[in-house]
Amino acid sequence: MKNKIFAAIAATGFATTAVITHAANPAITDVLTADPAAMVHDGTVYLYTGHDEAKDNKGFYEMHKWLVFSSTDMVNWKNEGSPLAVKDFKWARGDAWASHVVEKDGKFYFYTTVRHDETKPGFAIGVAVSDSPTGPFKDALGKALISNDMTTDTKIDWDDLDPAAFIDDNGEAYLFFGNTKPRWAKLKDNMIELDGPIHSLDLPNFTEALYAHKHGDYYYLTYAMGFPEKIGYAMSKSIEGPWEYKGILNELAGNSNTNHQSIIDYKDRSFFIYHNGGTPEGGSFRRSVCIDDLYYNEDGTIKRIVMTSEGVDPVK
Ligand code: FUB
Repeated sequence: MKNKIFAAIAATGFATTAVITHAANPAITDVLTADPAAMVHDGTVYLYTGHDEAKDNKGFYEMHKWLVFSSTDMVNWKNEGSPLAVKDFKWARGDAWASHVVEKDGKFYFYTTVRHDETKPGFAIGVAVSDSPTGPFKDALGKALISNDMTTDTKIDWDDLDPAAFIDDNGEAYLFFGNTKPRWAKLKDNMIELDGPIHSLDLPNFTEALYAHKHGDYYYLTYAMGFPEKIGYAMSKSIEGPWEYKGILNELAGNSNTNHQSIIDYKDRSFFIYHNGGTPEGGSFRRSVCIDDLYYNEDGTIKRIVMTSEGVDPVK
């Protein structure tokens, strides 16, 4: 997970050993990780990921559970195990795809993509809850929060995936999601029911991985565009829009068709967390999480991400 450079420094007749720890991308290499979603809680960053288990890159995704890692410097990541698996949703039959976790009133809510069992077509979004950021999480509803029959304006059965929650400064909570059509809905105070209708958004070249965050006075929606995917973004003065498309944020990963991003502020720095296929046997179905710095311009727009092999300097 980390690279250590041991430098022997001779000084005034005696030797000192300095340990310089720096990151590398991919940031996690001892296990395959995809679809990162990071959350800052009580001074620690929790990084939730899917787990690619495909043997090679010829077939399709094989994903059965999610993983969680923690860090206080964005470089050294502790593997906290698997807080949730598809089998924990009795109504689901597979595909532990993208997820997102938020905290509200001391409870942690894990919104995630799964394939519904044969009683409903295609993909669905479930929600699980825990008293701890590292789980274990339990299905909060015993049924899907969002299922394919709730969004009949698209003809595909994989349009309800990639949930990302957002809690505004006034405590109002929202869920963003979608494939081919970006969507959002308000969440009730209990975080496990929708509060009103599902709305659609108009974002150019939208594919999936819709993610909301706030920095300063602006709200941001980032999302995967096209296929293979780049990441684009839009800005607004309100979480309910209107949204103004601002351009490409991250280029093609190159070695993976998908790029799935998460963005956080942590200890006065901002980070762009994504995946690529950058391990020796990596690729579109064997992905790994990477982390690079993210910088805002004075007008609130975001500088284009520079994907690096070196990763980020540790946060002090
Ligand atoms: O990991 C499976 C799917 O690939 C996710 O749901 C998408 O965002 C893409 O990363």
